Amino acid sequence: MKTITTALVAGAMLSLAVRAADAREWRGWNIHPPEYPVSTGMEYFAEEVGKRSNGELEAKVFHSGVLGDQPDAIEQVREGALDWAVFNFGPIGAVSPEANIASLPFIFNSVDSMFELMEGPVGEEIADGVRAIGLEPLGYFDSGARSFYHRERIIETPADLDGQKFRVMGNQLYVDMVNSLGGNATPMPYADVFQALSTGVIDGAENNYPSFESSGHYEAAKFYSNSQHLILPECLCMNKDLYDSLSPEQQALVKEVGAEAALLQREEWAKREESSKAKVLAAGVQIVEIEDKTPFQEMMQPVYDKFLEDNPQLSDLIDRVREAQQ
Ligand code: BDP
Repeated sequence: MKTITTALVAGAMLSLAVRAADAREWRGWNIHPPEYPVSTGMEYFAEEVGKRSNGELEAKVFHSGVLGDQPDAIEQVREGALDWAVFNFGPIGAVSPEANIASLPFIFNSVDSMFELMEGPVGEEIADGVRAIGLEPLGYFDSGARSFYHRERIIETPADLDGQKFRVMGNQLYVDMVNSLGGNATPMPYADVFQALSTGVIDGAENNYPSFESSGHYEAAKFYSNSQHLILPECLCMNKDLYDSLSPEQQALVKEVGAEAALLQREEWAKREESSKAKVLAAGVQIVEIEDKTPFQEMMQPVYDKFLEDNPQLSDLIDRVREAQQ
């Protein structure tokens, strides 16, 4: 009897050990703090994937950028040193020309048309460009629209940017964008922007309401001008080799949960945009609407021209994005 029990216990332990070895925990990178909408979406993904695979798959999120800056994290997920993440299309575009279409200033008319395009045939070609750099997209998150903010002045026309130092994410398109408007683009990691703004190393930056608020930038930059020059999605994605190594059922599961996480994130995003806006207004930030964005848009022609010169193969895709929104 004792031998049988011992054998059973040993067998059970062995199968647990096998399962644990199989279920190597996927390490997920996140730049945002735990309460942020991106974080809620990622937590949902991790939890549901674990639950619905009966523990065969296990995923964990590391919040608040503790695993490093975004461009490094992209490299690490590409190489498989990290397993999954939510990345902004700005830094993805810096290494994937197709993905960089989303970073052309004013390319999308609205968040709705951005999602419609990203989830249609055009988006499938963009997704192929993301796959080509070793990332498998599982869902697109909302990141609203990015607008300029400044320590001391309201931006109403491009002339207001003249000679002013604006922090941008690391992507040549943003350097060209700010410089074409007459400003002085300063690429810098997200984590360094608060101090640079507070000390006046830079005059301004650009971001959506939730990041403007959660990063504390609003404490140093009291003028937020709704230029909405970029409507950038974010990508819930995983290392492509890891995705390819999954069974068809597991692949279907991560895609299904990824799509659900994206829908949840978008609902959370809508609420957070409102609460962040209310919070910065209460803190004394002045929000300015830019009624006529045409002067800004017209100054983007050289940015488009240069992008097309460097990526002539993308001309047709860009045309299709534009035609779809006419
Ligand atoms: C936020 C994005 C985050 C970027 C950050 C930035 O969600 O991925 O790193 O902007 O400006 O809106 O660097």
